[in-house]
Amino acid sequence: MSIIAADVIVTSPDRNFVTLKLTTSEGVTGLGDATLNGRELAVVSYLRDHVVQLLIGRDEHRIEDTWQFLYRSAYWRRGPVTMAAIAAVDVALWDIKAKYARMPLYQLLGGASRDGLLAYGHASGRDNAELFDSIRAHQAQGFRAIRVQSGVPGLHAIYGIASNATSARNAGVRYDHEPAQRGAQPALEDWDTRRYLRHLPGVFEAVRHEFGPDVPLLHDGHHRMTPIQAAALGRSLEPYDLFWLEDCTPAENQEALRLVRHHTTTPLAIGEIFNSIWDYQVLVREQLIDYVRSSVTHAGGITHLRRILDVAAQYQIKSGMHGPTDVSPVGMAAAMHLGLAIHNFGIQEYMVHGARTDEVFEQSFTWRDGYLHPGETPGIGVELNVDAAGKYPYEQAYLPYNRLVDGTVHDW
Ligand code: CS2
Ligand code: MG
Repeated sequence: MSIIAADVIVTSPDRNFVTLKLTTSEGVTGLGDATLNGRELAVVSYLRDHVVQLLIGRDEHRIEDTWQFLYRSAYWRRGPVTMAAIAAVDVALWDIKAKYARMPLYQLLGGASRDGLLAYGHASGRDNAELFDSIRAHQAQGFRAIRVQSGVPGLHAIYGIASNATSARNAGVRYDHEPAQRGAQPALEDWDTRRYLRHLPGVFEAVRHEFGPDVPLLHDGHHRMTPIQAAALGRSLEPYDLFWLEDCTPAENQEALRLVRHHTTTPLAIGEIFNSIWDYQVLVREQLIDYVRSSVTHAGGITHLRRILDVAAQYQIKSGMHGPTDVSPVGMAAAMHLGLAIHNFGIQEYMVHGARTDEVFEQSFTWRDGYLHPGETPGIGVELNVDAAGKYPYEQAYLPYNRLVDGTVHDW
């Protein structure tokens, strides 16, 4: 029993995706998501040029040993490219092992700890009228929890406001906000934190007035505040009882969250751009956050993210796995299996993929009454249609970036 083939498949139905497909001597295949939004080809090369040849001939059952081999033999440790590549190998091997066991992956992770995974969707609007329509549309789709992002008067293009226009490539296909724009240069967006801090509390006051006190509301600060600004925002949002305030300040300096935590009881979620347990050490040990945001795809796979979440569980911190459209259906499926099995599940982000993505990735998960479930198909429950994938070649795309009104580059 061994791995006999490792293929890296790049496709771009509604957006760019990188998928690793492993094939064993028994003819069993496994998939892993290796998509790193805006830097996809770096992971393609890491896999194709450095990892694939190391996998051929390896025992597909030795998941932990393969993880440790890829992590330690690289010498250069951690980082988004390395950990996305390792994640893809890890998930593909878990997919294979579960297929051999003729079980859905969650059964190998301890079985179900809940009936389904509460999910949240992305509502947004340039103003409250558009925002309210978007919230209603997401509630009509079944979402019980809603992320709220609003335009800011005086700012023209900011993170998180869905571009509902169809794109030329997908004429007629309306798909949710996809921040990475196709092109040879990143789009420039504008930003002014003071305007944002003055505007946002009024938005949540209006949302609570319109939709009531019960619906779980989330907001993504997207790394754009200083710690004291984040503390001020968290405190100003306390009357509106958020489920979480996400990425309120850049957290490479984990100790920065001590200041935020000191000033506000608004729950905090951090980590979608983190890729290893070391990025969380202070945040978790000092209980500076309430939710771990990493996705399986970006944090070393099932094997590593499970370790992060097990440590977090000792500090009453829950999962809030990243699930935008740039986590592929393979990555989403892996997240659902892990989320169903762990005890400290919190919530799952769920941005609905486009129709062309669903054509390429044949999926078994269900979305019912606001809850996701990975399904009962052996493995992770996703198969890649290689012919369909071939119809959508890679197109360079960049995430936007920010400049302040004085032209200074800022966090996006
Ligand atoms: C966002 C993402 O989903 C989120 O919470 O932060 O949309 C993020 O901007 C993209 O995943 C970046 O690729
Ligand atoms: Mg985010």
